[in-house]
Amino acid sequence: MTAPLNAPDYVKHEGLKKWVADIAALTQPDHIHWADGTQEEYDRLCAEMVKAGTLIKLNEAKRPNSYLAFSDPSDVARVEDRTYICSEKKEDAGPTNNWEEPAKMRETLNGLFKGCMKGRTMYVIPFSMGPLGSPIAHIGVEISDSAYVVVNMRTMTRMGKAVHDVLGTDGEFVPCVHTVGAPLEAGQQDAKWPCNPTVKYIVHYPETREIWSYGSGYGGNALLGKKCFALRIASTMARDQGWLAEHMLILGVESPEGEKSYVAAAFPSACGKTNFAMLIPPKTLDGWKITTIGDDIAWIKPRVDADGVTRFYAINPEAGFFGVAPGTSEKTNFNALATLKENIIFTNVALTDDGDVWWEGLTKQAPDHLIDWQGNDWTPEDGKAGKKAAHANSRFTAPAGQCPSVDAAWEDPAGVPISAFIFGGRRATTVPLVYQAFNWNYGVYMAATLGSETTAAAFGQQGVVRRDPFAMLPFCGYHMGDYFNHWLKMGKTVDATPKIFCVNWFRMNEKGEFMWPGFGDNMRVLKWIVQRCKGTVAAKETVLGWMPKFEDIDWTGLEINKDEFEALTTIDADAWKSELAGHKEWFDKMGEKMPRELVLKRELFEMGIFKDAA
Ligand code: SAT
Ligand code: MN
Repeated sequence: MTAPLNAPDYVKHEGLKKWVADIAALTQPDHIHWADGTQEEYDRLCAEMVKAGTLIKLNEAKRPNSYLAFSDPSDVARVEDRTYICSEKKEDAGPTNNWEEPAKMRETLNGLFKGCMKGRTMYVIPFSMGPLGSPIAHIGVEISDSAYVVVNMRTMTRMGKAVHDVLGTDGEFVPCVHTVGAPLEAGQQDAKWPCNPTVKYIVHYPETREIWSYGSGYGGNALLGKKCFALRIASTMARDQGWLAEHMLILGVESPEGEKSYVAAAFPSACGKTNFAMLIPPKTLDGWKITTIGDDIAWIKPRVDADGVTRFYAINPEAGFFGVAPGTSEKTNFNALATLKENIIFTNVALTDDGDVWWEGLTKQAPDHLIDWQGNDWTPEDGKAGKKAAHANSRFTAPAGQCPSVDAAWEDPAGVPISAFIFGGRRATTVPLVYQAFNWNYGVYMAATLGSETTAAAFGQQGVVRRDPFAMLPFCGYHMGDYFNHWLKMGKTVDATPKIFCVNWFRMNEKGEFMWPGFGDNMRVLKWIVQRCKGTVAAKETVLGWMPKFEDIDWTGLEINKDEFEALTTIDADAWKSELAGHKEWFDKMGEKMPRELVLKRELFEMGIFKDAA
């Protein structure tokens, strides 16, 4: 027996209704609920989850309207080895993605999804990635049997009734089907965190723009608007439609004169993206200010302005931050902590005795007693024995509008004009503090070869460099070689081409200490970057690109001498020889679809480096 469809009157889209009915017939839920996105609905679902033991309501006086969830210990992060790009042709997924024949995958998933929502409520979650009705935004509808997904989607996206008004009778949407993969037999007691401990599939069909997710309730596996839609599917839409869907933060830089520039920046994970997006400049850099548009994803489309000039305009498709908690403190990210004051869903952090939350790095000293993320008693003794109170990938789900540094234009449907793209990884050696690409195609080369070190490296001995082009390795929905080509092409679609920069905050000295003071001082580099975009600051030409001379950077209030700056910015020819060999290895992996332009650039680059070394 199929549950009644229950579609509210305001749902006018027959295609949507038919799809929901089809999925219900397949998954066989007990009820269907169309999420309206209201506060009342949010409160009711949270209260139900508190009753079921999925959520713990935090102390209302300390953390108003906030909750904590402990996930199943087997379900704590994205599952890249279970993530598939099922394009018709294998070569369209490319060497960096898992692939399966769509027909075969559909057969597998049909088997798994059959009856998978038995005993559960099926939620229909309409959402807009980006401000409602923005020409840069796109709509999705997620079907899920998880109430945790509904409440998180309300914070992370523009979710609810108003989305149906934008969809109208025949608007386009990306269908996303999600199940925790744990059907309930009649009378069976539910788990606090239902999921399927053994079977997980995160599947994308780029040609038909569909997402199917089975078995996990956590983060990007379940909140399908995020990596699945906003990056993997959107990257293929962007390729077909002539725009960019990128794993980038967006921030505003305001000069003391009130001039505003916006930059978008890509960093592989564990490089401090959220901290950079919310950076507070040192007081000594009088009057410079950073504002936040987004901390994770940027959608960027070309637009012809009234002056006839075509520029890239960017939005943050998300409405919230799904940030890593451990390491976040008033010292490392004051603005993030201020954002977390209320209306937060925490997942897998520790619970304090007074009903608040704690994680490693929040305070220097841990409280005397906690309940850890697995629900067990925890004391600082456990900490000394290496047992973490919060899971390393524990998260907060926070409304972006609560961030003190949020930009006034963060919800502007038109987006903000992008002056620069910044790419950075974690490199103990080789890569200098900052350099500017000679031109767009050179910048694409730099981004295509972006790497980050997996292990802490000592001086002179490079850690294992994992190539993470454009920080998109697990998020590009098609062949990486075609993606590079798309970027090369996109440079020609705008007149005011953004300048491209590479940064590295992680260079180390002989003693294995970071040389760059970091955090707020990144503002000094950002200042040089926005001034380069305006043409108001000098640079010197090097084999890698344009680099600041010592006197080109504003050092006010920071003690640094010329030698230290030299050490941060030297180009070691030997290190670059092996770096370029690494680029070749990486390019070879891309095979036939690797753009000739970049292969040639590498060879020219090598000649330049070798020339200097001679
Ligand atoms: O789990 S998410 O994909 O939302 C975040 C991440 O793993 O990068
Ligand atoms: Mn990310």
